Amino acid sequence: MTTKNQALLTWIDEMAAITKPEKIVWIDGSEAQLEELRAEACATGEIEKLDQEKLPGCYLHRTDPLDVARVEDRTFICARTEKDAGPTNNWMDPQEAYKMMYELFDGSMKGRTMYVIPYSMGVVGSPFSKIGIELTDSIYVVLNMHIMTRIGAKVLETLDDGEFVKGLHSRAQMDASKKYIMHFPEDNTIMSVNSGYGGNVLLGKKCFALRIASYLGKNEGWMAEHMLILGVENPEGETRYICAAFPSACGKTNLAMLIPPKAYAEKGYKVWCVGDDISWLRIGPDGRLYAMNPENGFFGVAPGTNEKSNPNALASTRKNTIFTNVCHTADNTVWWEGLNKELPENAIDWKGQPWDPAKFNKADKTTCAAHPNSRFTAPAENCPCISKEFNNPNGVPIDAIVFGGRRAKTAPLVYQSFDWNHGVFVGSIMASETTAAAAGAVGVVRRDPMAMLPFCGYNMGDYFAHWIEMGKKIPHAPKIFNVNWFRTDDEGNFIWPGFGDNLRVLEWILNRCAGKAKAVETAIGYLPKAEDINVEGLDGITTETIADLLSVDKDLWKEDVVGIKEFYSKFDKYDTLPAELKKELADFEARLG
Ligand code: OXD
Ligand code: MN
Repeated sequence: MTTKNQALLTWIDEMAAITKPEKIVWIDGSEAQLEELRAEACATGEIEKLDQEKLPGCYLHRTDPLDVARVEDRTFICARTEKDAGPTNNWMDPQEAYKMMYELFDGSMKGRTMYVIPYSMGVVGSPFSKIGIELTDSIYVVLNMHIMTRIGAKVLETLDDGEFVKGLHSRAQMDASKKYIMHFPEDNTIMSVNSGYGGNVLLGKKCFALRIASYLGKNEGWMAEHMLILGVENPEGETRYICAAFPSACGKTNLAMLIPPKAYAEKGYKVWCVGDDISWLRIGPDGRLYAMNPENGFFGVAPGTNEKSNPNALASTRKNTIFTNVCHTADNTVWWEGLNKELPENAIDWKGQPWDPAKFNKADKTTCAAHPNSRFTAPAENCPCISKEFNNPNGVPIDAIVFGGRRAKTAPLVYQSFDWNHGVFVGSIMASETTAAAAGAVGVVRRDPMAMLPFCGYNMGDYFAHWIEMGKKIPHAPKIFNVNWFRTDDEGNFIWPGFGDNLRVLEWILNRCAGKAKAVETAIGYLPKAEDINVEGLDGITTETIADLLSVDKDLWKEDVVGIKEFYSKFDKYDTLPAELKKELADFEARLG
């Protein structure tokens, strides 16, 4: 493999001079090369081959037990000024950061191979795709990047002498105290050291497709968002697309792969998945907003995934999948909490230790066989409901943008914003309450605007301003909604069944977009009439239940305003909160009375 891209060759030489690998291998994306790497990783124990009859092409990997999740406190936006990184990001001066990182990378690949991975975020050659090069000393990274992105010689051909995002990763000594995930948005550069965990090292995903891309989008007039993309096909065969943003652990992958409830399936409704995590949005020639999924696979959370909760995700993991930190069963397959009720005997837990099912206690995460954040890396093409537009280089036209979070009482099942700017306000006040599943206090409200808090590559106040600006530029903008699947009764039980039945709410949303459904105007936005949410075939849920799920308690919202103001005050430091959002907040308070 060769390239005439001099900038690329020079950069690789420079990085090799610092990291000092024993050799450099270019990843061409061929099955023969990948197979060789799998064999090498099996020989060193980096991955284990699973039962090839039950799980063809599947492998298991265990990370270091202290390296199991993204590390937000070690993730930095090294913009030139602290203001450009903004109050919600960690910031380090870029000169200081480069110096520190080059010291940490000094000789970090000694005795190892440096793999050069050319990858495309989006269909190779599409004008909307962007190219990255990741240099890494981990075969696990190569194999995951192969699933999550489009890699190899074909990418290099389209790169020609064009621009690319530089990504340097080394496991180095896997020293947790020296773990850093650094972004240099003005230099199109990412550096990650001393980690081997997915979100920190698969640099195409959160680092590039969200943090760097959000910055590129602001400058180039498009948007990179933490959103799933799905299509709802009605019985007439017409498909309408929705993008939705939820904080981590609110069921994005489940919604993206929703199975219509019986009453809908019988009528001919179908749901198609275009993406489960990231969406790049651009204005199309017809003035509508188009979304494309820059990824090529799913990096999903395994625990809780089962035949009922998400059969499409489970089916996606039955071949050519890499499992990370799940439980290894005696029959050389995998298991995780929530896969089924049969606790495996003689299994090995995610730390590589024998697992005793007798000691398993649901309430105590330390007794789990699979790590709560254990993952599957599965090719999108495996998904039974993958959209036929998945590889459309232009993406799909979006009718609705949906925000959501986990709120026990405050937010109703669904509401629509009055207009684009109000929709940006609704996204900016997005919040989720902590559950008993996570450590720390229960019911604490965490603000996570547009689900982008950990992923916005620049000042979040400027990011809000970019949203407002985009609204002015999109002639036929999507309508913006908010949903909450997580309202609870007085005993703390969820009222709404969720999962497939969420289609009932999406139906109202799409009917609103088509001008076919009525709404009631309230202080927070437009709400459905209870009878406009279809409850046909729903057990124990009546129109009265829906009315309850749609109730708006002004006192709770007034309390929420206190939290919103506290969050907004973070932006006082550099005065970047757009005037439009200050006005939305003032109008909202006035409506609450
Ligand atoms: C993810 C996340 O892994 O949002 O997708 O944390
Ligand atoms: Mn995500």
